[in-house]
Amino acid sequence: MKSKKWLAACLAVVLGAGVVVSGCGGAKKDAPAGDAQKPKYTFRLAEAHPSDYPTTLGDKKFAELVNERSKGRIQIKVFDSAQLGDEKSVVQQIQMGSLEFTRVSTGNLAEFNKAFGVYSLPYIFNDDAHVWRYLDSESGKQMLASLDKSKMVGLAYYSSGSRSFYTKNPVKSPDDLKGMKIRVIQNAINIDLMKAFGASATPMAYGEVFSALQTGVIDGAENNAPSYLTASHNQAVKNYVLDSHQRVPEVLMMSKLAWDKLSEEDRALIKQAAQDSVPYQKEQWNKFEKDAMDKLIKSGVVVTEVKDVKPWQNAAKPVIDKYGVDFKAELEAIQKLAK
Ligand code: GTR
Repeated sequence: MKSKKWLAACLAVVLGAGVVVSGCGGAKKDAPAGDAQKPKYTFRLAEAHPSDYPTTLGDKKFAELVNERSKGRIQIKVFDSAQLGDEKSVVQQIQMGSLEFTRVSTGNLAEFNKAFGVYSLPYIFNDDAHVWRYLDSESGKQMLASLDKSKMVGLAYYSSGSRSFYTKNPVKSPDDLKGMKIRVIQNAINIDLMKAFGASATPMAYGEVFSALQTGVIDGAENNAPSYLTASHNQAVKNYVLDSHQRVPEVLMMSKLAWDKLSEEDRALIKQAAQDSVPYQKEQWNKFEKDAMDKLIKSGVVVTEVKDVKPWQNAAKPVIDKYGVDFKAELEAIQKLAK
């Protein structure tokens, strides 16, 4: 019989690093070569959204593919609804290696890897197809690969639509934002963007926005329709102006420290599974986004379409003037992919 000490050691490994070593998994030393001798892993994946949200569905598809293709040897458990912390703290856990996987917004990544700030620049993409042409381009791929330098391994991009303002009082033109306190994802570009609109940026974690809207600490926030709906922000503020100022894709990633411990074969399996989960995530996104908009309207949200984006672009121009030089190559690549 295996001793209590052995069990304690195994539990420490499982709870600490998220890794189950073969000995703990019960493989015999003299087992024949093959899968039985390969290491077993139990990893965690942190997700901020609820269980039926399209990014969470993408995460689960990814976990399922890894499980299937490794014949159960690599298990990834998805912790949704920010159970493992807000996105900023989750990225820090990834960098420290205390967490293996997460899905986060590139809006949050800008503070950890400057290159990702490009996605927070206003009105640089025309639509989702334009975003994906860029994400699938050499420049988009290189950017994902550059996460290596920040102790993360970018596995895939996921769809996230576009972000628009929702506010207590209606906003019809950029001028209406003047003096409003708007919650943003914490990054320098977002703060400058609100300044350009004459609003004041209030950075805070996603999970705090609902009560800040309800208590009037802020006058509004901005996000895509699925987030506006599933975070119940529509219960607090009901004016949605579709200016689509940002298209900040999501990133599925792994901790570089955990990645470095894997065999080449397991890395390839994980990377491929992540890529193969993308079409499913996109499909779920497109469906959910449409449903979310219908539900928002049914809940009493007043939607204002933006027919002419020019005045919005003009108001936000100081941001492009300030950061354009830093992202010259990326912006040129994005521009070239506009149709
Ligand atoms: C959502 C995004 C989340 C989170 C949130 C926010 O669109 O999917 O990861 O970044 O926005 O505004 O904080």
